Amino acid sequence: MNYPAASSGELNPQCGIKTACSGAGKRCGFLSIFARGKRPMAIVKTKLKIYLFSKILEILTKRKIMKLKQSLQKCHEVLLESENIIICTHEKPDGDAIGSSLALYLYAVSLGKKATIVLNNPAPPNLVFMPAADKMILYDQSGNQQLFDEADAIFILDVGALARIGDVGLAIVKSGGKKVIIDHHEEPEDIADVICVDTAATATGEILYRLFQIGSNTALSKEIAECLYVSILMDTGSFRFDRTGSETHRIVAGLIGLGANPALLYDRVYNNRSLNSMRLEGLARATAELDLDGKFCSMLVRQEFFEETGANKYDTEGFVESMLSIKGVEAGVLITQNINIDNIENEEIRLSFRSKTISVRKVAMRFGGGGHKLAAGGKIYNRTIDEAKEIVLKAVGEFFANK
Ligand SMILES: [Mn+2]
Repeated sequence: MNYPAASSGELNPQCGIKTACSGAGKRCGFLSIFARGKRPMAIVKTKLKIYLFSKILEILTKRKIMKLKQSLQKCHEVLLESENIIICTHEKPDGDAIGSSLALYLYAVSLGKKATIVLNNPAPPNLVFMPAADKMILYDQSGNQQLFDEADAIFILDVGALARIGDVGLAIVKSGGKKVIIDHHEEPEDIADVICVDTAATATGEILYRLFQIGSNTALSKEIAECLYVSILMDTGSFRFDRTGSETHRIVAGLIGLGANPALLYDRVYNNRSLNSMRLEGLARATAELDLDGKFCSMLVRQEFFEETGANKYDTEGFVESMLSIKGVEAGVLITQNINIDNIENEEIRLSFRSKTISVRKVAMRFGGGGHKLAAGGKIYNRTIDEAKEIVLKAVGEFFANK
């Protein structure tokens, strides 16, 4: 009997295992071993192991999806039960933080709820065009505790660690309201009544889209679609990052169908940088250096660069990604000096990592930070920027060595 051709190393459609045979009309490796009577049990065992492994994986994935569905359902129940909610996110909010906060705000208001977004730091200037952006308030330690005390529920978005919520975290902890975390970062802290984390999601906005599907009998508004679109657009690096898959595109297609305009939103978000920021990037790029056999790039933003260009701390947005466009570079760090003028002893150096291969999250955790495998951040205190670079290079070197 002849079997269909299977090229070397490909799955054979007849036996379902990788085969070493090639050419039309020949028996594949698996079946010919049976024919010749050589070690069939070993092959059967391997095949069985592969089958069992894939089944276990399937069950685990199904369980994960079920658990996620249940926690989304709980999130929605908390939202329906509450009359007065507060929405918080991480410090130095990005597009996902702001986009998802505004989307949840608009959704809650559409359900007749009272909602307040409390931010630790102001939204980046390129995001204040978004619907309801004027409704966000800045946290004021002396004046906002009552707001937190009166809230039935606090939704914590795009962050799962108290350390990354800033001063707002103190108010959250003191409040008696229910706490809900909706996030896509790994290992959330056990600080909430409901934790809804999907690390496979590209953005918190993606999880919110699914949350809103639970309760909405009517279509989401164009404004909510725009907020979710910006959140996904920015957290996927314009649909380039590794987790961007068919599910993300399906959700985005839904958002476009609801009225989100991709070209317009891209233009509002990205094509509005300041001349100061452009000049700051020029100075930073001139410091770029390669280490670890050309696999790791580092770039510095010295305090004097800010003074020279008149740029502010938000003007470094996007600098770190540019390093990955250098041929052969697998990961990079942007090291930003941020001297606290009032307390020169407490000089803060911010580290922002991006990677194509190694887990920079693990590196960032060494510096009191965290994030994703391929995008993470941390801080170093009381060192000069050049010392900080040496420290980071040493730590990253160890990770490359153990890869
Ligand atoms: Mn995010």
